[in-house]
Amino acid sequence: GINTSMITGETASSWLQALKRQANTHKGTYGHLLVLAGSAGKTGAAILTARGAQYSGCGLVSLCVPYDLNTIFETSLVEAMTVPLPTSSSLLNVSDLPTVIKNLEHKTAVVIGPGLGTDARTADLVLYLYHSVKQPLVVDADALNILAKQADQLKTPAGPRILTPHPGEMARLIGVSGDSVQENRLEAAKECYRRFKRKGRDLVIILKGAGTLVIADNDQVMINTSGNPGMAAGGMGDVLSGMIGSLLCQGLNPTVAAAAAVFLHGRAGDELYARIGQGFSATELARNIPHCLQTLLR
Ligand code: NPW
Ligand code: AMP
Ligand code: MG
Repeated sequence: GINTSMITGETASSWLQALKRQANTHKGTYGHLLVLAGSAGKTGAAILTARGAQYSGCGLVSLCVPYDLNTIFETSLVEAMTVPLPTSSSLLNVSDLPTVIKNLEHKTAVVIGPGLGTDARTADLVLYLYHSVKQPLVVDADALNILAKQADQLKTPAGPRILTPHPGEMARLIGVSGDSVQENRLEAAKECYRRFKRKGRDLVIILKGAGTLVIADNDQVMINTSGNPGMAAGGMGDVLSGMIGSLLCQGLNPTVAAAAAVFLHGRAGDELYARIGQGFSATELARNIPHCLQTLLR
């Protein structure tokens, strides 16, 4: 049978204790996240991913970005660093793979996908990195849409993989309709796990939406208890991908990073829903993470 457990404030709090800081630490202690996200018209997604990482305590955040969009990122994200890709214009392009590979060195974890688009040149870059990145890789949004088209040709990846589909992306990943995903969310998540799991490599599947599911083992399912319909707004998922990357950077294993980030993300939304009501933004949710984390660490 399947072993089902709930992700509650108590379980999340116990996992998040690992984020408590010691006095004589420095930014290097808390990891360096590389974000591969954004394209013309969707730079906001990449910015929100970076904010999710920063506000959940990531030591350093860098973004690989098309050179012509660099000014947008450098003015919106003053604490993060950017790598303007020399040949990428308006979207991430496989022609900049050598620069991206060089910038994977000394990174703790990587997030790929928010706002990327699905151009063929971007798809080639995503498929190469899905296979070759040795670090834990959070795969979200358009990177999932790219993987979905190649699901049967994927080989064993070089490191742990965390996939974070919403029901629409899940439908594409397993080749069914969005409605049928929602009719049996557990079965959809398990089918996705079976499809992408490779022997010897950690895989975590997060099926987002009310009662987000986290699957890291065929017989082990976690159901999140935080979150609310106020979070049904653009950019919320982009913040989550950065939070997962951040918790990976701070040393949590892929399963715990996923489950703890999902709970903290929902809790940050719940507090805003109670305090200011529906209509809060993904930017505000990200900004509310430190306070929620502090409460969970007590
Ligand atoms: P329907 O038709 O609405 O019922 P897409 P996206 C379905 C970036 N963003 N339950 C939905 O169904 C993202 O990062 C950029 C059921 C529809 O069919 C991506 O890169 C922003 N169905 C890119 O835009 C802010 C659900 O999925 C489809 C569902 C596209 O991402 C916004 C829609 O999904 C955004 O984050 C649910 N809970 N959720 C920016 N500021 O730069 C979704 N569906 O086509 O993958 O579009 O999620 O907006
Ligand atoms: P995305 O569609 O990628 O922007 O992701 C949306 C995020 O908001 C996910 O983390 C969802 O779990 C969360 N979310 C959206 N709608 C709801 C809802 N009705 N209840 C709880 N969480 C939600
Ligand atoms: Mg999304």
